[in-house]
Parts: sequence; structure tokens; C-alpha cells
Amino acid sequence: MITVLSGGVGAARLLRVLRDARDARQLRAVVNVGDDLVMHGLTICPDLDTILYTLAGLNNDETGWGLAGESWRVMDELTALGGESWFRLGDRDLATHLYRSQRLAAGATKTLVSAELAASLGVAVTLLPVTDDPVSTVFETGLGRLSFQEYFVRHHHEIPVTRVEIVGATAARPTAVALAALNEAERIVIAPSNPVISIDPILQIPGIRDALARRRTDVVAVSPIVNGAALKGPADRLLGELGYDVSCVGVADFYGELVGTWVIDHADAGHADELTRRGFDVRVTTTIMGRADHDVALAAAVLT
Ligand code: FO1
Repeated sequence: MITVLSGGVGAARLLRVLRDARDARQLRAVVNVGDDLVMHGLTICPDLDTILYTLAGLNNDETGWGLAGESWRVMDELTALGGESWFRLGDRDLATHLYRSQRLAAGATKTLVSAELAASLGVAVTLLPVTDDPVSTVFETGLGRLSFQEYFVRHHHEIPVTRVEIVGATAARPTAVALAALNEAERIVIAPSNPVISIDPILQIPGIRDALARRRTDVVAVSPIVNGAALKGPADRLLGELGYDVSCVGVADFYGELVGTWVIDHADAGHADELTRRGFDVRVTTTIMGRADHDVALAAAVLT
């Protein structure tokens, strides 16, 4: 069994690559829930849904979120009514949020609802929210404290951040299945997701960091920074704002001794010696996914 600590797009793409190289039933994703929000009374889980839609082959690859071929009639009506519509929920996507919210109100856990949605969409990879307790990522910025989606979507992640807080993390408990997925995995993979706002909210749930530290030699991380820049989103800026080098070495410093092996891109081969000096095994390959030969090489670097 392979367990992947997962945020949104980068994790979804890596999971797709690993799924195509291995039996899907051997894959577990332990997923960030710090981005989750309640809007219009609906519980929305962006990272879980990005992974779900990507593995189901339904994702919108251009936006990186939501469904392909989406329509927006509900949002158009809501905008006409003067309702809150900066966070766009497509007509088809809304069905997922309605389903999840109704099941949660009926007493189901996020873990159970994730399994139900995956089964409905024919996704055989096991999607495990790291916790069923409420946690939310909050940003301290020049405009004050902002919720995740206010920072990320409303302000286009363009505002300087002084601190990131994962509210509720210390009181939250990891689910038993997420912990077991870490303890029993032959290999734990840290996806090329944003270290600060996608992976750290997972690591801050009590017990998760220890579970990784005990398995360090089995932990493989794929760098989300290639040639000094994030492939998507604000990982590069946030690392810099929090005082880390904006490179695969800065990401390695961020995770420290939780990782045994780093998978870095050919473009960063010049950093390999520095990572080796810091005590990591290093594999250099193509980390940019989407081309069949690249995907096969990346899967081999992560799984072999
Ligand atoms: N991202 C946007 O940039 N604009 C949106 O309106 C938006 C809506 C949205 C709705 C559902 C969902 O699951 C995700 C959505 N996202 C949107 C993406 C998402 O909020 C972020 O990309 C992630 O939270 C970061 O991982």
C-alpha cells in the first residue's frame, strides 16, 4: 500500500500517475481539509473534490478546480439576486456539495461521505480526509485575518502573508483510518502540493508528524518547486514570505527530517549535492506531469 499526503491539483495529478502505474486499490490519499468552507449553508471540500474529479476523469484541467463542461445557471441567478458569488459553484459541482452537506447533517462523517462519493464516481483510490474534526487555514495579512478562500480566491493569493494558522488543528484528531494508512504503508509519499497551505495543515494534526518521523526512510517527497517557481499557486511566494529559500532545498528545509528521499526535477539537478549533504537520498527525474513518458518516469522514481 502506498499512502500519499495530498493537497489539490499537484496531488490529484500525482495520484493519477501512480494509479496508472499501480493497482488503484493499493493507493490511499490522506487529504488536507484546511481549505474546506461552508458557503450558502453547504460544506465544500476543495482538495477532496479536486482529487475525486481528477481520478474520475471529470476535472476541469484548465482551471484546476471544478468539473469539465460545467454550466453556471445557478451562479448567474445568484449574481442577479445580489447574492455572494465570488466563490463560483458550478451547476454540476453543486450536486456534490448538496450531497455531502445532506449526509453530514444526517450524521455521516466526512470520511464516510468521501467514500460514498468515490464509489458513485467509480474512483477506486481511497480518499481519506486527515481528520473529521473542523480545521480551517487562516492567513494573517495586511488586510487582517482572512479565511483560506478569501485569501486564495477573493484576493487571488496576491496579498503578502505574515503568518498562516491552522485553526482547530491542535484539538483535532486524525481519523483511525488515516493513521493506519500511514502506519501500514510500504511507502509514504508527500505530493508536490503547497507545503505551507496544503501539506502543513495535514502535518499539524496531532499524531501525523510523529507517524511520518517514525517512517522517515519510507517517506518520499516530490518537490512542488521547479527551477525556483511553483508550477501552480502561491507556494513560491509563501515560502519566500516565511523565510525559506524558494527552491527544492527550501522545501526540504521546510519538511526537515520527515523526509528520507527527495524527488526533484532535472531543472534542479544542480541542487542534488546540497540535498545529499543535508542527509537526503535524491532522485532526479521529470516532475512535470501530463506526458506519458514523463509520467512513467515519475511513477518509477516515486515507487521504486
Ligand atoms: N478557485 C477559484 O480560483 N475560484 C473559484 O471560484 C473557485 C471555486 C471553487 C468551488 C469549489 C471547489 O471545490 C473549488 C473551487 N476553487 C475555486 C478552487 C479552490 O478553492 C482552490 O484552488 C483550492 O482551495 C486550493 O487548493
